[in-house]
Amino acid sequence: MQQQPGYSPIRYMLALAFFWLMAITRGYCDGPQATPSIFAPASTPAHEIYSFSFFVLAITGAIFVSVASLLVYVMIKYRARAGEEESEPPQVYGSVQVELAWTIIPVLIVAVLFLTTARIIFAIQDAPEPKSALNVTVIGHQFWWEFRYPQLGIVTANELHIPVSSKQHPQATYLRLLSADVDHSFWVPQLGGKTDLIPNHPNEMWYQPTATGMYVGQCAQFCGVEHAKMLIRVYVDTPEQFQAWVANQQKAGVEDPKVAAGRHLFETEACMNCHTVRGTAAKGTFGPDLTHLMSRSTIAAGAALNTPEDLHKWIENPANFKDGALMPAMQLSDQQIDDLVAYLTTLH
Ligand code: HEC
Ligand SMILES: [Cu+2]
Repeated sequence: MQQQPGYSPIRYMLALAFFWLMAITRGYCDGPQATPSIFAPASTPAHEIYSFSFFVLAITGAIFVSVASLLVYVMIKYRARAGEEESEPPQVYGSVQVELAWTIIPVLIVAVLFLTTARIIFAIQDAPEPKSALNVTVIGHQFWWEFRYPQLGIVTANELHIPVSSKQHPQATYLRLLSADVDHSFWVPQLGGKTDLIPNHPNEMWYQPTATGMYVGQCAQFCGVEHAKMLIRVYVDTPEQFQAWVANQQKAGVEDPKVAAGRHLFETEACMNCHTVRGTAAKGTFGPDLTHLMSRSTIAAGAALNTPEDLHKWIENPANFKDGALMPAMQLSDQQIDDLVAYLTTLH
């Protein structure tokens, strides 16, 4: 293999370590609402995963410090000194004590790490689902998320609302993870671990959030060109906020005569083949449900803001925000798009 000029494995590893540190600390520095952070857990499985990772870091850190300091000590103490005659140091073979020590100690360490890992995994996986649990079916699509609440008759996209849990009112949310196409991975680091959504193989995960707020996450599996623009927002609501959100989602789409032109376009320009607006003729399921589009703050799985300007640019050509989005640019006139946006912005 030809080496690049200036290539050095040490420099390469330092760069890797640097990017890794940047990646894991970014969310921490920006505060809990900016980028996903593994250092600010706000939900039951995330708390366990967080303390467990510190336990592993402590053990592996102790190993690193003792090996590295022994190495430095030996390098300095036994270095070749000026004027010293070059000779082989005494060779020691077959010390039973030393060999037993460096076999048994690592085996014990690995056993401890293995058993604690298994205990945490099973505690999270086998937690019995309480009767009061809220069920949400999460369906991964290229490149957006569908959220269905079977107990509540709600279908929405990209922004998940769940109630907070408290000592007085413990409340867990159980997610059933499915995929409409390829392998995706659901990851909101502050709420829990990372679980894949595999076609024809339902997976499960659960959250019991302890603090209200908005938590960001993203698809953690390369599922196609726009995988990086497949973001998740989870709103952990107070029970009152959650009830209000549910009540609004359960309503059908609104009827506003002022936007009849936009609605007519929506129902004749193929939009209805891919999108649902409950209470209208639009019953498509290939794209996100738009019945309560305005209750979301972003569109296209976090790739754009839910503003009239961004909606206009999106409908004009989804590639304005997301090159590989599976929604076509429909060659509509500015007037047609304005009418469509006027209609969409009434869907509260
Ligand atoms: C071939 C199917 C298809 C057609 C036709 C289509 N869309 Fe879409 N639409 C999608 C898909 C898929 C997405 C999700 C894209 C993504 O986020 O990657 C989407 C996303 C959207 C979004 C953002 C929703 C959200 O919450 O993220 C809006 C708004 C939208 N479409 C409006 C329209 C309008 C208006 C039309 C008609 C002019 C239309 N779409 C036609 C498939 C389609
Ligand atoms: Cu994905």
